[in-house]
Amino acid sequence: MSRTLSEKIIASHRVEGKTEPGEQIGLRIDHTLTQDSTGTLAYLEFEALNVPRVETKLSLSFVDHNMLQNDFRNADDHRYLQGVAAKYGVVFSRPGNGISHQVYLERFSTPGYTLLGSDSHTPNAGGTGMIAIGAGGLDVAVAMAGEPFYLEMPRIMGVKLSGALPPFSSAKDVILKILQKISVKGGVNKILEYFGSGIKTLSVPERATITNMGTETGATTSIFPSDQVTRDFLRAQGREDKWAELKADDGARYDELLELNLDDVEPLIALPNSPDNVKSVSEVAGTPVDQVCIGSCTNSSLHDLKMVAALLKDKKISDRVSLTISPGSRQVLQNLTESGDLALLIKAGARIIENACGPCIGIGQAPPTDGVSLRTFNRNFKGRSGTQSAKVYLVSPETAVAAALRGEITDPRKLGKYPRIALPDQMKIDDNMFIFPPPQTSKVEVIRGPNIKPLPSVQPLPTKLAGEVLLKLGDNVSTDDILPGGSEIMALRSNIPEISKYTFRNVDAAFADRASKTGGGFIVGGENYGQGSSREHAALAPRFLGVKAVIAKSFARIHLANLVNFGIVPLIFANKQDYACINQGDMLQIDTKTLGSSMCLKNSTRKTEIQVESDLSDRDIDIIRAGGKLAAVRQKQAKS
Ligand code: MIC
Ligand code: SF4
Repeated sequence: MSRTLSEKIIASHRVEGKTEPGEQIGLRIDHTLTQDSTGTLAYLEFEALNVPRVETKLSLSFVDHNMLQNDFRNADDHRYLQGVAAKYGVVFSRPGNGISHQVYLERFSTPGYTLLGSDSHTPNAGGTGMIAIGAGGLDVAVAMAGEPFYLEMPRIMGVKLSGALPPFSSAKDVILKILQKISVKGGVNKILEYFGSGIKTLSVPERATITNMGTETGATTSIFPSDQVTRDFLRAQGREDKWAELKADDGARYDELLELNLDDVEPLIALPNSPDNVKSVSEVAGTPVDQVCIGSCTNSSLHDLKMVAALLKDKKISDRVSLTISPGSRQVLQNLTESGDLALLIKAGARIIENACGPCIGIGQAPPTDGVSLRTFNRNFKGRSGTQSAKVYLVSPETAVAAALRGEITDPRKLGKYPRIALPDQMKIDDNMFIFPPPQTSKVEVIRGPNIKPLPSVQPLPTKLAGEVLLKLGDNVSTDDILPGGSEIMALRSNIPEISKYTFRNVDAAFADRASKTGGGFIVGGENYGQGSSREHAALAPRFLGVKAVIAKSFARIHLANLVNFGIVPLIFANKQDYACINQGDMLQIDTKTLGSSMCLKNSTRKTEIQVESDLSDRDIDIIRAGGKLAAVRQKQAKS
């Protein structure tokens, strides 16, 4: 039988379940990655699993998010992460080595392998023909312990690319086009598998831009075949031995099909405040711009930054614009330096900032009040930049340069001659910012700073849940809404009692106090609740404040798993119109004995009853009943 590429890789890693869409499957995970802002919790969880050393082929720990060291807290986390990596056999990528996804793509991506990462943009590695999935830290910790990763078998959406991108249209415009077509929830529980004659025109970094931002559609992952282009990329990285040709069989059947002719892709822009609010650049041309930020795991490859350098060559940026550039990795920075491109960026007036996430997650470079910021990033949720009133637009590097030069949103095709970018056949490779773990690890000392607090314990599910509706929200609530990023709050990622005080801070500053005073309760949401980041803090912090259940029209995949992992009951309205029948402040009650089938939710304030359901596997239900995944694993360990 003809199979898609995704089906082939999944079949070769499947340890449980049937590969039918919607079925629960267990996947063997070859590689894991963590980054610091989700990693501290992930390793505290790994320690709680009592496993002497990671069981994967390779596990990596990156430090790329919380880079500011305004006080001891981030530095303590970095030291903890370095110690814990050495102790348990994890490769440590030191701060300064670059953004996890870019560095992983360059140095470790392996066609045909599975990767599980505690960051939602882990699908970046799908650009080299991997099944690379983002997950909460606890799921990654369990995979590091050698257990399978369980998920719903996704539907495979074939994305057929034909033609070739015209000058000044880029990979970013391809994924913006797809977001325009299918929205921020169009990919939920799907894999976007690319094929067709157009793919050979895209380099691996361009493919990775597309698979990276497939996350914004809610997709489980995105994947390109591994072909001659992939081979050339790996050869330039000195890793040709990792290459294997991988593609879908002729005649493979996709569950859904999307066709895109690259010839027709024009420069696009996502308007505030959602990555799917996409228009043509020409439609908003002329809007004055205050800030341009180039970088992030989506658009910070050598290809991207050489393009930026070529477009900025011998020019000066507009006086009204602040331009920052953060290279994706130390390798990118070194290659830019040696080729002379870095000098072109500096000469044009760019501020070169650290090769890390930085402004993408509100760590520095917050725009001015009401400022317009054009960013080559992947998310523009309200407030994520650090300035609530800022208007953040998402664009390609080409469109970013056009705005930086003209001081207003400008169609990059107005820039004149289109430069052709040639990448070196051989990259300058220098792996000395990786620390490889010693073979004998038992004597390694792990140092914990005072901000690293033990994991809070979660109690088993009671037979009745009762409480107030603490907050009622609309569609597409992001994890940035639930627990914001930014340097102030992210420095608390290893301290749940403290970070929980910031829950819903930008949506309703009184939430945390109200939840604590009332002893917890319920949250009501619309469609796609919990889209965005994989941060499990967005489940653990509400749970710490006493949130018992979230009732929504639908959930985003990673957040749904995180709610289960920390014992919060995720419920779905059986009839979506019942969303209108609950108000903030209503008192609700539900019997949990029938969790898994239809349940009756009583609203004693309105004296009404509605039906709610849960889209959970039996395994999920056991986890929730046990009081979360750690408790469930411990129960299993006690039995064996
Ligand atoms: C993001 O882009 O939102 C982050 C910050 O990388 C998150 C991870 C986190 O919250 O630490 C993600 O994408 O998962
Ligand atoms: Fe970092 Fe931004 Fe990428 Fe998240 S999306 S990993 S914050 S660069």
